[in-house]
Amino acid sequence: MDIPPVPVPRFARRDFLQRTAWLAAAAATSPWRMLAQETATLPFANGERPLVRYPQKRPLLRLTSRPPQLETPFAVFNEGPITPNDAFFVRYHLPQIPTEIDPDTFRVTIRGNVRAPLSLSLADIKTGFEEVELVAVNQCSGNSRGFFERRVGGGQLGNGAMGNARWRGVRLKDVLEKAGVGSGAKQVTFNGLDQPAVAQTPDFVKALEIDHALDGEVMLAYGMNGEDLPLLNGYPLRLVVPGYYGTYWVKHLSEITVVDEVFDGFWMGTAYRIPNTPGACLPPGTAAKSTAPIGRFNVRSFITSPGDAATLTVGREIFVRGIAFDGGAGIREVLVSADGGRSWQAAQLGKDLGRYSFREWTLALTPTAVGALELKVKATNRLGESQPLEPLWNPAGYMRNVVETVRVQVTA
Ligand SMILES: Nc1nc2c(c(=O)[nH]1)N[C@H]1C(S)=C(S)[C@@H](COP(=O)(O)O)O[C@H]1N2
Ligand SMILES: [Mo]
Repeated sequence: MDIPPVPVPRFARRDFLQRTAWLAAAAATSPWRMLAQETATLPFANGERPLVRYPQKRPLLRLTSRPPQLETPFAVFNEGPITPNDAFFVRYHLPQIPTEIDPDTFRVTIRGNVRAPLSLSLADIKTGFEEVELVAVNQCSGNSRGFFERRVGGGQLGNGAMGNARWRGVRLKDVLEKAGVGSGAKQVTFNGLDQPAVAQTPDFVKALEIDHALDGEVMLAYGMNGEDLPLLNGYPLRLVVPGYYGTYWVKHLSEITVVDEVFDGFWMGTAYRIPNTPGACLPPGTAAKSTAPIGRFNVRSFITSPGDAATLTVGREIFVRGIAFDGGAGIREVLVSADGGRSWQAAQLGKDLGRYSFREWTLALTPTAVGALELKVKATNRLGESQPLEPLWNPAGYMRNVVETVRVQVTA
């Protein structure tokens, strides 16, 4: 697909081209020639990652360069419940990502089984529908995959393929209703401007059930934490599917199609499927007998401070703190153990930014003995769902949600 040139003010265009030329160069360069200032090491085998700076981003852990896959350094999650745009992770599947998008000529089309097909500009979207805002976590299905044992194929991610942002946009429902959904509609498919490098690779197209698409929560978002979406997070428009894994959050969204059948393109019919078993889990090393498309997040919680291998002082109070989230029921309770899981204490929950957001929590703790200390955190949502003490396994390394452990030393 050709993206038309950019008739925007000269300075803006030059600035944008400079940024994006850098990106195009970065995407074409071999990993060994990129200017990585530093490296970070994730705590599993082959976990060393260069920290690389991309346009509109601070240095992030680079997993691949073509397409760009960048992970957020975990320390960012200790800074607050909202993940800054320049620290937000980046995931693409296809090497041809847009490096130049003109906000004036950009269009998103709504076609298929609708009464009146639409072709909307960014201005049409922003002025034609009620604006809404929602704080929601975007998490990759494979977040934390690198911790799977036995190891599985796919991006070896630490815990940084997630982020929480305040999204601004319009309801997908309102846009679909303007087009007029026909009877017999079963699903809605979503395609973005990124493209495969070779014709054999299937384009990245995702689908939602029609009722889900019309639930009034799924958004077409153009704003993120009070700014335009960063280019690498889907500028100028992306789908936001609250509570659902990032795979559905299609970036650079350009085609919305209402279909009368279950869409079974590669990224729905083959990839991003989970075993049809409780907890989507299987005995390690086995294959699923039947699968379903991945859906909502399970419950997760993390200790963001103290960090692994930190040193505490006996008798000196600290605040253990972190975040918890789930697929949209909302977090009811966070329990912390300071004795490796034998006893648990309730943490205090922070401000409620909505049931799709990270929920901060804290717990005052005074270490009473010198030596090694194991801190654990376990959240429960309003449906009573919690986290397993032992990790669950599936062949694609999706949906990890084991109770996390941080190991610290207490000194005199
Ligand atoms: N156009 C497009 N949208 C996409 C993808 C993609 O490859 N192309 N990847 C999806 C996946 S798997 C994830 S996890 C999220 C990541 O969103 P982010 O890059 O803004 O963090 O984008 C989703 N949207
Ligand atoms: Mo993902």
